[in-house]
Amino acid sequence: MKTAYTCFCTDVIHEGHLNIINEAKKRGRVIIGCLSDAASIRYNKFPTVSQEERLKLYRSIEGVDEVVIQNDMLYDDVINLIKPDYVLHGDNWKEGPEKAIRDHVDGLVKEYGGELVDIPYTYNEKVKKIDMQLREKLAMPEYRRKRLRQLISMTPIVKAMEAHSGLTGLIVEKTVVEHDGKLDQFDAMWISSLCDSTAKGKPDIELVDMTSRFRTIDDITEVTTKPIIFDGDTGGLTEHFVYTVRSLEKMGVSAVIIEDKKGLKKNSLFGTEVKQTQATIEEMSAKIAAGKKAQLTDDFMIIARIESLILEQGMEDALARAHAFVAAGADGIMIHSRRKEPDEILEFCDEFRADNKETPIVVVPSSFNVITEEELAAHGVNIVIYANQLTRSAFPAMQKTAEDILRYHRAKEVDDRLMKIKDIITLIDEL
Ligand code: SPV
Ligand code: MG
Repeated sequence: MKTAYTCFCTDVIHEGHLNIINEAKKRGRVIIGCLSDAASIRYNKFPTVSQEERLKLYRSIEGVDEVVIQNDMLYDDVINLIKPDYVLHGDNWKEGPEKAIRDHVDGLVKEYGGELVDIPYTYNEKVKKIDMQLREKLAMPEYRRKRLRQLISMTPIVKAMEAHSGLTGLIVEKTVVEHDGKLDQFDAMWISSLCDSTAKGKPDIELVDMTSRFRTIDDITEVTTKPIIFDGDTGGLTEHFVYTVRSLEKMGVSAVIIEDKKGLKKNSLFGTEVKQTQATIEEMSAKIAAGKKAQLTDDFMIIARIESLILEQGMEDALARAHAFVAAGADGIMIHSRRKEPDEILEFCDEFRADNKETPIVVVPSSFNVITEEELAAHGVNIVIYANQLTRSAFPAMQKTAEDILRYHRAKEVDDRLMKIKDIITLIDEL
């Protein structure tokens, strides 16, 4: 008997999936692939139910003969194992970033005389609504909040990109790139104090108050589903920080990072060029402990950011702080550096990992940007934050456009480098 294979990465079965199963049944024994968690998060959506539950769901569908795990987004593992006579998929993958996967699968099946079958995608109101419901579920605080911890356990390194508005949030949410035949996207968003302040035309000195920072989070959560890491600066007074923790939890934020500074905070990338004071280990530990005590969910993370390398206090001080802050309850450590070379960051990671295998490490490679995610992960880093690159790319582009319109007294000369209005509209979902 011939075999017909299709891969699912859905948490809900709708008529579109049943249609594919029906088409598969006409061709032979029906084998469903359940795309693994690790592959799903790189592909198109974050699972709202566990891999085990998805396997159970697919097995319960009438007409399904076998369910296997598909680990490889590109299908190599299952196709080499099963060599199905037919591979079926909705024809929506003939366009966009998924086309690369379709072309790869087409090549694989042709090698042994198999056939790829594109099934017309089921577009109707009911299917659209189910897709929307799944998306909305991911946007709910209880799902969004726990997603960062889930990602840390699912992927070698969590990639967070800065967002400071609904629009930049949408860019982080929706940008998917096909490279070397694989799809990739960001996992999380970083609400940078620098970029949030800059967008408001203010300096990064804790001048933009928490209410305003929360407004930015609201704008972003309205239109996205990905988890949020909030730059909490120094956390402010401990008596205030405990309220901030509660508010962030309620909004569905996954983590706050607070830095061990006190008094007037300036941006770390100024280093010792400006006056900045580091909090003592005791002061910072007390703030962390108070935050952990105030926290009500198990999901939320308080991550301690160590400024010893920024303020040239040495590696030993940085490591002593890291261990003390973990003992005080920190759920993660962010280590920062403004050196061009990543050596001191890597030294810290290696030394810290020698004594602590578990606590997540976060880095922000704005200065030491030569290092790749893979290299960071090899040194035990769990989260990489691209903290300001969206703002830094938009700012000069906007400034140049403003200058050129003034120069030419019309907008024709700048038009070629502008995004088409209709492309902006495609980024924004319409109900
Ligand atoms: C931010 O993005 O606001 C940060 C990271 O705190 S850095 O600017 O590198 O200090
Ligand atoms: Mg900051």
